[in-house]
Amino acid sequence: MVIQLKRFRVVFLMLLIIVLAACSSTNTEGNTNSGGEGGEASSDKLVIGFSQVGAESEWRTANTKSIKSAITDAGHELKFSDAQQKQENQIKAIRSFIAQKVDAIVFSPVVETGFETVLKEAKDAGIPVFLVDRAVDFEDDTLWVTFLGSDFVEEGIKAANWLVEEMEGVDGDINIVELQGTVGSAPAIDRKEGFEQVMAEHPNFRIIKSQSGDFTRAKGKEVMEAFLKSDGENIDVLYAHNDDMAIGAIQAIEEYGLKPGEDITVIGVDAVKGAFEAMAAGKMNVTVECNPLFGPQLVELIEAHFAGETLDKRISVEEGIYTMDQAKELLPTRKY
Ligand code: GYE
Repeated sequence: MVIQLKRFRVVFLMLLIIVLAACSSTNTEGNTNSGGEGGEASSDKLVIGFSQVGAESEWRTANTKSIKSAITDAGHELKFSDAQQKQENQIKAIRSFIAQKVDAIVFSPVVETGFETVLKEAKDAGIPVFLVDRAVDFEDDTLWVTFLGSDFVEEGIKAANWLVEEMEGVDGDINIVELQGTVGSAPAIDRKEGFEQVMAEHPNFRIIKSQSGDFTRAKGKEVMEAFLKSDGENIDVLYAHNDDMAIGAIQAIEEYGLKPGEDITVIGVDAVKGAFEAMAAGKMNVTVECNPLFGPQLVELIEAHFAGETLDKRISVEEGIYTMDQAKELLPTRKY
C-alpha cells in the first residue's frame, strides 16, 4: 500500500512537470493576438513595424524620433514606414509588415475609420497591434492591444476654458476662426468637440469660420489668408488645432497688416518649440500641450504585453497648458 502510494506520488509529480513545461513552451512559442491578454513570445528581441502618419508638423517629427529611438535603444529591430498623411499608404505598410511576419505593429492611424479590414488581417496573422497617438472609431476593440496617446477632447476643453477666462469682461460678440486638423483624424474631431462643448455655454463666443489646414504650416497660412480676406478686422480669435497651422496663420496675419497676439488672439495645440518662440515674440497667446515623447512608455507597454501582462485599452499621456508670459523662461527647457 505504502509503496503504491509512493509510486503514485512520483507519477503525479512527473505529470505535473510535463504539464508545466508544456504551458511555458506555449507561452514562448505561441504567437496569437490576444488583444491585451498577453502570453506571447519573450520580449528579448522583437521585430516591430511602425506605420507613422507622416512628417506634417514639428510634433510629428519629435514623435517619430522618440518612437524610433526607443525601439532601437531597447535592442529591437524597427521597420519604419511614413504614410505621408495618406490612408492607402498606411494600409499598404501594414500589409507589408504582415507579409514580413513582424512580431508587433505600432500604428498611428491618419484617420479614425476604414482600417478594420487590414487590422483584422493582422489579428488573423497573430500579430498584436499597438495604436499610438490617434485612436480609431470602430466597434471591435480586439483588433488592437492598447491605445497610447493624449486626450484630444480634453485639449479642446483646455483651449476654450483659457479663452473664456482671458476674455472675461469683454462686451459683445467674440468672433473666432478655427483651423481644423486633417479631416477625419481623431485630433481634429476631438479638439473641435472639446472646444465646442465649452463654447456652447457661452453664446457670445461665435465660431464664424472653420476649415481644415491639414495640420501643416503652409495650409494653415493659406486658409488663414482666405479667412482674413472675407472677415478681416472682424476676427478676434484664431483657434488652430496645432501650433504649425497657428505659426503659418501668424505669417498671414502679419502680411495682412494686423498684429498676431494683439489684434487677433492666437491659440495653438502641441506646445512645440516654434510655439514657444512665437509666444516669446508676443505673436501667439497660448498653446495646449500634447506630448509626443512617449516612445519609451510605448516600448515598456510592448514588452509588458509580450511578458504576458494585461494592458488597459486606453493609456493617457499627461500634459499641461502654457501662456505667453511663461514662454521666455520655459523655452530653453522644452524638449520638442
Ligand atoms: O497635434 C499635430 C500632428 O496626432 C496629436 O498630429 C497628433 C497631431 C498633432 O500633425 O501637430
